[in-house]
Amino acid sequence: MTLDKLLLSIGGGFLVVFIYWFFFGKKEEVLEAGDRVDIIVDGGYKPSVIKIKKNQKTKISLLRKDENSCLEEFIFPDFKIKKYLPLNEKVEIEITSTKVGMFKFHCGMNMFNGKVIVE
Ligand SMILES: [Cu+2]
Repeated sequence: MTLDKLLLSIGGGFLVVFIYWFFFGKKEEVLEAGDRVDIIVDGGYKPSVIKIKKNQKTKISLLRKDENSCLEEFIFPDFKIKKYLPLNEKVEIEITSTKVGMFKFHCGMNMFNGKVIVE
């Protein structure tokens, strides 16, 4: 192997690592939900990524602790859910997905979002 090829492959290796880090390395709180999960709404959704199982009913309890009025709206388009979240009061929703995939939920103006991964 010549030097330029060696450098190229090292560079390529770094690029792969960088791309991997860029797309997958960002720290996300992923929670494997059983049949229920609690989400705290406070400067975003905590956890913001939830894994659930296909065809399994999952209860999601949302508790808003953030006074930001935009977060008072919880929108989950794929499940036709639009809920008002009063401050410091739990609101429960139920979802069952018959499809695997990734489904996003967000606040009133889509500034904060999270997702449900169905496996
Ligand atoms: Cu918002």
